[in-house]
Amino acid sequence: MRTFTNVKDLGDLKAAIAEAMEVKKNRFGYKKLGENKTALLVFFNSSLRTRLSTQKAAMNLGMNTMVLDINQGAWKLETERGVVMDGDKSEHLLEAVPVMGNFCDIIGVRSFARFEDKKFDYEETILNQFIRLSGKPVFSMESGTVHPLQAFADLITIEEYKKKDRPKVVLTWAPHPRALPQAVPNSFADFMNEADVEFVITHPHGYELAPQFARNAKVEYDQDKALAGADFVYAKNWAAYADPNYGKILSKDMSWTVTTEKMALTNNAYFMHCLPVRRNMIVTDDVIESPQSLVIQEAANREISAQVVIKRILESL
Ligand code: AN0
Ligand code: CP
Repeated sequence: MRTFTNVKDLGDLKAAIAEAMEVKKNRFGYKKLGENKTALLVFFNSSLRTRLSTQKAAMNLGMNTMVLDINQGAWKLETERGVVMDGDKSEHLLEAVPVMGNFCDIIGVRSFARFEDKKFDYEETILNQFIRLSGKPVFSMESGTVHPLQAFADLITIEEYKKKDRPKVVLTWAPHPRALPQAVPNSFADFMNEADVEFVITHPHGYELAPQFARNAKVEYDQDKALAGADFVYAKNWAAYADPNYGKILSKDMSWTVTTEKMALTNNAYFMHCLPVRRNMIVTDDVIESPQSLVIQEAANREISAQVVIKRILESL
């Protein structure tokens, strides 16, 4: 594996899930693979889980890890070619990335959608510069349009907790005070569309995801109808994708918050969220604290998804 950005990079999904279960039972069984190898994790944005779980996964594999926070200690980077760099950016990505590539064997990149230019975000401009210029395998740790390590961890969690062969999984939009990227719902849809689940997406009108991620998933605009019979409820906020509202907040309708009453419509569903979550906006205290909430187990599986991905990259070096 040279890059990891979407479900297709994993190949046979059942085999990837089986590998995840094996890695989870035997985390330290592959320590030789990463000996004298270095993982560089580059963050343009904040992170708690990705930062810790990806480092932990690399360490489980015997690797050394280096974490670079752009904007905090490193020079601020220009990303557009042709700009007269007379502002606050001291260095260009075009030099910085090959330099970074010299000091490591694999690179993880976190760089959120900026919502300034849809084309810039959806062409994965920053991630692709790393792929093109670093000379090293690159994986997304949430980039412009995708968060595949999260979606893979989500799928592993669903596999662990499902009580039937083909559970109903509902991705529901929920309100949030700030405009958030589509990366998490995009990748969740990317994975669920390939998984053995009945997948339904529910959101207010105007929040349709990009067709390359939503694909043939059922979209139900009535949240109550979507939740009926659900085995897993996956909540997330995202800003609008469709033009002319790209990156905008169209609704803060609190009737979309996942409450005990909403969960009562389901088949005693498990509640999932990638975290960080704003309580009593996305989900109430009662639901996230209930025995049906899997948010902590889901976050723990980030170590496993990262370990499978890094292991496969190391095996291909
Ligand atoms: C980010 C997002 O929604 O993409 C990261 C989630 C993993 N969330 C926030 O910025 C709050
Ligand atoms: N879920 C997730 O990626 O969390 P962080 O933003 O804290 O890494």
